[in-house]
Amino acid sequence: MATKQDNDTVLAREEQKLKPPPMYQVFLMNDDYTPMEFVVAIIQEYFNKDRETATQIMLKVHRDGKGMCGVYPRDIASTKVELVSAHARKAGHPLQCVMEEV
Ligand code: TYC
Repeated sequence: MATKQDNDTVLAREEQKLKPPPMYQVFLMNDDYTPMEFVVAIIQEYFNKDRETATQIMLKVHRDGKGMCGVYPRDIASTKVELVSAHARKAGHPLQCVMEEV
């Protein structure tokens, strides 16, 4: 007969085998043409940041070439990359948005 202890041992082994899903950082890249104000608005709208935080991130991208806007599961990160890229292209800006596995 299986005891409670047996069940606990099996469950513990199953839990050890399950890796957490990979997470992805979403970055904006600097360029010479996209207006700063447009980038701030993008960060507020798609990454749910307040205006001050969005401005800090935009300035970091402007200074360092790249800046992290958030960390998400793969499907959500990928959707953000697509939506941000489509919005930038529609507005006529070359802004690049990319994702990298953590
Ligand atoms: N470098 C741009 C400018 O001077 C501003 C900018 C910031 C562009 C962040 C893209 O991801 C970016 N207008």
